[in-house]
Amino acid sequence: SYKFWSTQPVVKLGTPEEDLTEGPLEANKPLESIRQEPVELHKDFNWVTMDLANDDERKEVYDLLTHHYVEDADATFRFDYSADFIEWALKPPGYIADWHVGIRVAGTGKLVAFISGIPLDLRVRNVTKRCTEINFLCVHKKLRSRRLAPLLIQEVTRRTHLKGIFQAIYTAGAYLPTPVSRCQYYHRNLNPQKLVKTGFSAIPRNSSLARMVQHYKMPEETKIPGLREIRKGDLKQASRLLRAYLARFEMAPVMSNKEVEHALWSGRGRDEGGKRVGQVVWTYVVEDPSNPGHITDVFSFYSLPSTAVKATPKTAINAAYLFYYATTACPSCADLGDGSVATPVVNWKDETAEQREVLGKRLRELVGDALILCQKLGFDVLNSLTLQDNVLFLEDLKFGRGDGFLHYYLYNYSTKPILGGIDMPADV
Ligand code: YNC
Ligand code: MG
Repeated sequence: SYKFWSTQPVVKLGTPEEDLTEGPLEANKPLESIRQEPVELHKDFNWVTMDLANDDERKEVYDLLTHHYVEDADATFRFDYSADFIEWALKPPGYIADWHVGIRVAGTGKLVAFISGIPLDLRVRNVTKRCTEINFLCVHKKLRSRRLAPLLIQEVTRRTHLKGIFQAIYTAGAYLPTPVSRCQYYHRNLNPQKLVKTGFSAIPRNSSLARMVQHYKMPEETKIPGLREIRKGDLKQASRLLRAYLARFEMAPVMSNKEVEHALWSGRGRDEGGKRVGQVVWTYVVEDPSNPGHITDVFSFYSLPSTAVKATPKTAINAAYLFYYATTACPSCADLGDGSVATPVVNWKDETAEQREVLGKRLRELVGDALILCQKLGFDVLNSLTLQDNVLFLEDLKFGRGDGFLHYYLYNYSTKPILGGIDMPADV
């Protein structure tokens, strides 16, 4: 029925593929036609803009999400984004403070709902548009099913329109009208004892914990010569490499050097008295041993723990998620040998099997080392989706197929479906 979604500029469920013409579903609105006042709210509630630079307000958003945000299907695990993660995720270059939208109870001031947007340039096939990326939609458990979510969505839409932006991207586990793509979660177990104890993993039939430990055992040290943590001076090369790599996908962010710096560098937190504080992202590069100063590969992962809410005591699963990566082994990222990268737009579908094999081999080396680093850092699991070129290494590196899916959505934009990664299993 989709009482709310049927009123919105999104593709209707079941639209035949041939009717999906590329482009916006409705025209941009002139500024003067956009409502100046916030969306109407019941008198018991107030709209607020949350200031994430303020310790108390950041903590309020953190507390709301940590108790009420996304859970898995049987409510065993709940995401536990750290306050540092939330601030990093919501304050990229050019962020708009006004898009950090909360709802407080009028009487008590308690924060009971939240939604956020951040600006980004998104390329869908050959069209790049300034969009907002919507995330962290959350309503307190006691206020569910009261139609607050549509109000949050309408309010962030209004605030987006006021900035002259009319398209959005968002992801959800929920199935809504209409996904443009769908990815599956995969999990690489790094700590069988803990994952079994908390119910994250089960011991396979005819196996034992000891055999599981043996199966997932990895070397202590990374293998790739020249692999090291990223340094500030690597950022320019890493940015160029990442842009070239992302150019081969049908949907990807178009990232400036500043945005790459935010994603791969600022997320590493800051040094305070010899201690790294607020780190949420880890980024590594390979500096070519035979060509000093020359970066051939980059990869990153971020920390996003989940709480095992049914375990006593409640236990944190220290999960890392594979984030951006890029390599000169990729056909569209050919290394010109002078520190620059060739960027013909080669869609991955046009690559040869031989090119794919070269790329797959390198990715297995890179992500294999990422796993060793994650284990050293104390992560219990490395999670990944079936996007980018991940299908080339997931099975080989012993990632197990999860039961979670992530749907990708576009607001006010129609396009034919996009495969969530190469060589997707037929049933996905
Ligand atoms: C969802 N996840 O279908 P219909 S993901 C969008 N995204 O509408 P009520 C959702 N819509 O069917 P509740 C949604 N989940 O009548 C439900 N809906 O048309 C729709 N969970 O509202 C639903 N966070 O307030 C229905 O439901 C309507 O009280 C019902 O609130 C929902 O961040 C929710 O999973 C999700 O906190 C807030 O259950 C609540 O249940 C909750 O009666 C746990 O709402 C946390 C959770 C969602 C994570 C995410 C992306 C959100 C994208 C939102 C859409 C953005 C559109 C683009 C806007 C900018 C446009 C420009 C330009
Ligand atoms: Mg509600």
